[in-house]
Amino acid sequence: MRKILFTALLVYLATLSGCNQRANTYFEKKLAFPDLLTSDQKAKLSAYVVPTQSQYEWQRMELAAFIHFGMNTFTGKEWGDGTEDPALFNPTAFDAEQWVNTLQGAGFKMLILTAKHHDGFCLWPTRTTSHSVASSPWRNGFGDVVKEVKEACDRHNMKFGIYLSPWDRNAESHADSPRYNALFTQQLVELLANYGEIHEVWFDGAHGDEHDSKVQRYDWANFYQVVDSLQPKAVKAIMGNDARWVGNEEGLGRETEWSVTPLQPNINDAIINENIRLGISPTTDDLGSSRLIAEAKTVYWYPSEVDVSIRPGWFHHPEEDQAVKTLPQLVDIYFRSVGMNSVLLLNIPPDKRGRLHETDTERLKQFGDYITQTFENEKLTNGNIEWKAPTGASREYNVIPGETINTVMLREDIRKGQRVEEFTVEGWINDEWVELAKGTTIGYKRLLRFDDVSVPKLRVTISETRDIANISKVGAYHAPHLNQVH
Ligand code: FUL
Repeated sequence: MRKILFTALLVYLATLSGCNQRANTYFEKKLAFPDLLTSDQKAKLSAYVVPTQSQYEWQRMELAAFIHFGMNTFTGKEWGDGTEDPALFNPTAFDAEQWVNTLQGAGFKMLILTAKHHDGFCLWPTRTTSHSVASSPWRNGFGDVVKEVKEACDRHNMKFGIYLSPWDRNAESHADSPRYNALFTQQLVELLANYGEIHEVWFDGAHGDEHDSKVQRYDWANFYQVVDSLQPKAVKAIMGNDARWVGNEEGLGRETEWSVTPLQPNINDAIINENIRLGISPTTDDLGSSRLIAEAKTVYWYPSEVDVSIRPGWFHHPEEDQAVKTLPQLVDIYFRSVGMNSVLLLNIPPDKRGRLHETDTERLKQFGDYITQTFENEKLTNGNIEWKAPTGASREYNVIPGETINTVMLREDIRKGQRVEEFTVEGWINDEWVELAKGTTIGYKRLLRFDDVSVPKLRVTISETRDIANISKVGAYHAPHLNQVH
């Protein structure tokens, strides 16, 4: 009876909400709760919010590369002030092919390029300003970084995204809202209409305060509309509403990382007020607990993206060549991002030559090899069987005889929502079940590490779930000890 009532509620909601609903059960990207629902009903319904096809494909990439390249590469700054002379931009051995080759070899599926950073210098020959590659000596002013990178990506079947900074310290119209919005819209149109498919548009949220006497009000509704009409499959990130900033730049996902959350980017007053009412921002610890959802009016599929640089800075600075993150640091970041239900966006900045530095390429290769080596050797014989797990359900998995493991992977089929709130993993040791690891959320992928053990079988228990969990995979692996990797 309760099941019938719940199904009726789902169908009723589907009719009520204008949102896209699949197979009479799931809510794509957004679910607005009608009044009078109980907290339990809200938590359970949020288990039926699912990603759009683009969000799903985005999540499956797992690894994306950020490329910060531009005027700062040549001035040594992190934030240029917009007064830089375009003549400074002059890579001596620009090689987009090398970037893509290296990244692909290390397992990255997308490259996001800083088409324009806060200094306003455009890496493509835009018609909106002369502050671009067209005014630089590089390729005698006939170069186009966006085009060369996109073509290299296409040759390698690598996805391509753009970072277009709304904050522009060069544009004279910035802080004169309508004029600057028109310029920014035109820049977006140039990038989205002329280079083929764009898979992600990264709108960062940074903004200094020098113009605070006159604040630029960005026309986000219009920017979204431009992206959605010209590149309907592109994921809009950070100030966009398809992928959310994880909340730090250290490469750390949350222990409990919900892709379903009431959070939305602060793009208009209604959203700003709702985020304030709920006390949430991208940096808040709790973005998706049942307690929070009980207070929410609407929930969204808004998954986390972890952006972090392989170096201290986002741009290449020769003095940081000795400070490239080590393999153990990168592996840790992988486990804390991809292994915590997030996409990792790792920044690798090209140098003044226009090439990825040798130290970085070597480190990327080690990283890619390590991840492949770890996860290509499945140690369970029956980990790929789909399992529908209500609260309290357990399932046993067989380890290949004689194998040692120290890592487990759990995955939910997120096309049916994110549901698990708590789970444990035990190993059969000396005739009893011994806890090896436990966690809260799973989502698209959850990785847990523990000391080496040799066990004949594992037991996974879903101790708490919002509705029947769809576990699509349980894996066990042996991750090589990092002090033994060279
Ligand atoms: C921030 C910027 O201020 C940094 O320079 C960098 O581009 C980072 C990825 O986003 O908003």
